[in-house]
Amino acid sequence: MSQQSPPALRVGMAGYAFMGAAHSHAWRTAHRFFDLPLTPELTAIAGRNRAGVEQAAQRMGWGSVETDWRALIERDDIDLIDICTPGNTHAEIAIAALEAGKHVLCEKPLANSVAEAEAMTAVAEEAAKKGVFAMCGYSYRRTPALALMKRMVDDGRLGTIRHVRAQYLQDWLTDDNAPLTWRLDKSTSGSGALGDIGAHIIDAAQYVTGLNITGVSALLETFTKERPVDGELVGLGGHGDVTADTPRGPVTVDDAALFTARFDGGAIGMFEATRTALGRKNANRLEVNGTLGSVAFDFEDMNFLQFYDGTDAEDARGFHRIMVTEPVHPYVGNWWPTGHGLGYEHGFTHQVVDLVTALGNKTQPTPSFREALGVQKVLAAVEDSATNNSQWTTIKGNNP
Ligand code: SOE
Repeated sequence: MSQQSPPALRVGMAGYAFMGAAHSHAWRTAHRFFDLPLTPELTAIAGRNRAGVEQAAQRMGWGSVETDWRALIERDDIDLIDICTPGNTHAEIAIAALEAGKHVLCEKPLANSVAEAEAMTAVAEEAAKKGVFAMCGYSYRRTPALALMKRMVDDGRLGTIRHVRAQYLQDWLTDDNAPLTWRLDKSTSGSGALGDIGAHIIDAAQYVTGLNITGVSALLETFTKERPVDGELVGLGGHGDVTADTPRGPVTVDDAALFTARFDGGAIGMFEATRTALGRKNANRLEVNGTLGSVAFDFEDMNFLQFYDGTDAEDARGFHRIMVTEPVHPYVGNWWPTGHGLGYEHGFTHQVVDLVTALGNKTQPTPSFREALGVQKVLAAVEDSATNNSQWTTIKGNNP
């Protein structure tokens, strides 16, 4: 006799590009590998281009399509709105969904400005009082090695935190002829490498250490000021046939962001986010040094964590390379036998696992919009500092 399935969680997703594909995979797989209190259903997907969204629905396994996100919110057969669209749409969609009584998962960064993020947080905190919850999709937190890093810090195995060293290095914009996509248009994306991938390392640094950034000194750089415009703003890596005659449009965001930081609790940090570090494909790196130990993570080697235990016997001290595939490690016990490893997509599945578990227990999923607002304040401070000769810029209210 088949076991009774838990109640459905009917999902409506806005957007169907890279993040849409990653989230769809997560909604399809989470309950097949983890015991969840609700069973996700891929009810509807929305996109402006009917042919495109119908093809995406077919490929990604969605039950129906809409050509306007507002239709998702009007449907009474949808319980949660998953926002996988560019940052300039996050506030409008999230606020409308929460006010309509639908849970929200919103991709990072939360918004394109602090003002938008504050408005979203206020609505989310009101909705939470009625049992309607919102979460921001900082999925790297759910990479097992990064989650293990946090567990080690929380267990005191690093002692007092002194240094945080974070880099997120990509190279898909090194070529001056890489086309002008929506990620290079400030009115759509809010910022360049800073908000796109810098947001990830700000969130990861705060999540792992439990410390919040209180001030920064920053610089931003745009190496390529104009890029080919091949038709409409395309998604990641859409290389059209660019020739010398292809018209070029202005890049209005940063290629790279560098900043130093102070944390509450006295630690200091160095951050670098760039999409022009030739040869680095997705090097999301975090190293934390404490008084008893250090840990270091590189997403390009995502199944391993480097750990230096300062309490080891003196003749045995050195960085241990931990293979994070043992059942004792976060999340991995639900997948394969030890040594088989996980991938980029598993962080999104674990994100759905934690979100659906929180919703089933009627508790606030993390990161909340309040936590994501803190990241937004750091992003804004970096931009403020960079436009004022890298002057030290204090951050108020980054303490979720
Ligand atoms: C592009 O830089 C990008 O797709 C980011 O937008 C994602 O958040 C990151 O996970 C991978 O790289």
